[in-house]
Amino acid sequence: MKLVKDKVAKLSFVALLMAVTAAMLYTPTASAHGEKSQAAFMRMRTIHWFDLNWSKDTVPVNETMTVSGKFHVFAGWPETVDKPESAFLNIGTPGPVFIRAGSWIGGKLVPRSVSLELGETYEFKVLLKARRPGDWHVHTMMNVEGGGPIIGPGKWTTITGSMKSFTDPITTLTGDTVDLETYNLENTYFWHTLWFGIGLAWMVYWGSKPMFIPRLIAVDAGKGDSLISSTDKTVGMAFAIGTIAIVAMSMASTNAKYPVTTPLQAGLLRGMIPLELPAQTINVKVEDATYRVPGRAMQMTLVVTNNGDEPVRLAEFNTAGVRFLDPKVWEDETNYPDDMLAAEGLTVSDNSPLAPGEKRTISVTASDAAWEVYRLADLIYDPDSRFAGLLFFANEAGVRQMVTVDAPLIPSFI
Ligand SMILES: [Cu+2]
Repeated sequence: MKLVKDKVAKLSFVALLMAVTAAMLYTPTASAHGEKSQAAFMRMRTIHWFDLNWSKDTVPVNETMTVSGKFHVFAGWPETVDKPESAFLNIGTPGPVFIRAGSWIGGKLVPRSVSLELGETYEFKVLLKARRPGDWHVHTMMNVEGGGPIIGPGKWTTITGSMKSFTDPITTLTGDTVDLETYNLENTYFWHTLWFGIGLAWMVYWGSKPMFIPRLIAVDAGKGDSLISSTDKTVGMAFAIGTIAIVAMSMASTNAKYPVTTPLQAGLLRGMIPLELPAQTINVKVEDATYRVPGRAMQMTLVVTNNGDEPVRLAEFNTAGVRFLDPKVWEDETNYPDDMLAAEGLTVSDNSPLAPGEKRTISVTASDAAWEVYRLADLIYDPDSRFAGLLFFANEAGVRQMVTVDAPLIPSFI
């Protein structure tokens, strides 16, 4: 009976082990990377990305492309997310399919984290070099300490060619040229194998002796001292001395080979220069805003006052990277990602030019499947159902003015 029990136990253990291994090896292809599952308020009330441009749709390995545009750091930043006092401009891709050759905010090189001011708008550019062939969704992204990665709009980009031909040459401060892609790779393999081997040998030596229960019984019987033989002591000593000797010797030889080393540079860059926008002459007050669930449409009543000296019309409502346009006023010519562009998604009750000095109450509807597809409508289930976004007004010449809106959103289920 005992034998059968043992067998069952062993078999179930093997089965469990196989299941765990299978789960570890099973990696289904991901078709998205969760940008839609990021809370709607995070995407709507933190960083507003606009005027984005992905310079290429297809790029061969080793060639570069840029992602550029502007982002507005929202003044009504949610209380539950840390302020972007330490933020890092990033690009969201599935793994290192590109390398980031450089990134700039307001024309300033930003290889490190930066401090951003709420309510300001910044211009940015990221230079990418293609590494791994495939179709990749390339997102703008801002990593905010205490806030997490805040993802912006993504566009499908194709990398062609072969990864084998990828090189990443750099010239060090001492004048050597090295290829970072393969630099000292043998050394990495050598050290990993060596330490893994030493660790394994240590485990095999002690694991081959009677373990756990026999040792417990021996200790309980007061014979604990007899468990460690003089050979054990010698072996333990050899491992200790050997390890220290390997570390000391390799450190000495490394120091001799590379006399000049500098640490990885970290620290915070302050004083980012925001974009200088012309003084705001259009004033918008949100009277009310509702989201109609069955119609996938948001309706706002806005009181717009034009304090400028030129007539303007409402061209666009942009929230979480989804752009709703009034086609009579504005057409997108930037090849913006299709799924986030509602080219005819904005309906305005009266969008005739608003004359200087005029004040008008308008009803604006932003409708598109993107509310559901991008799960922005989930907002209505938040304890603080607020929406936010950017309104763009355009004059006759096509010069735009950006106005932020931020108001409670009331859902309607009928
Ligand atoms: Cu994506």
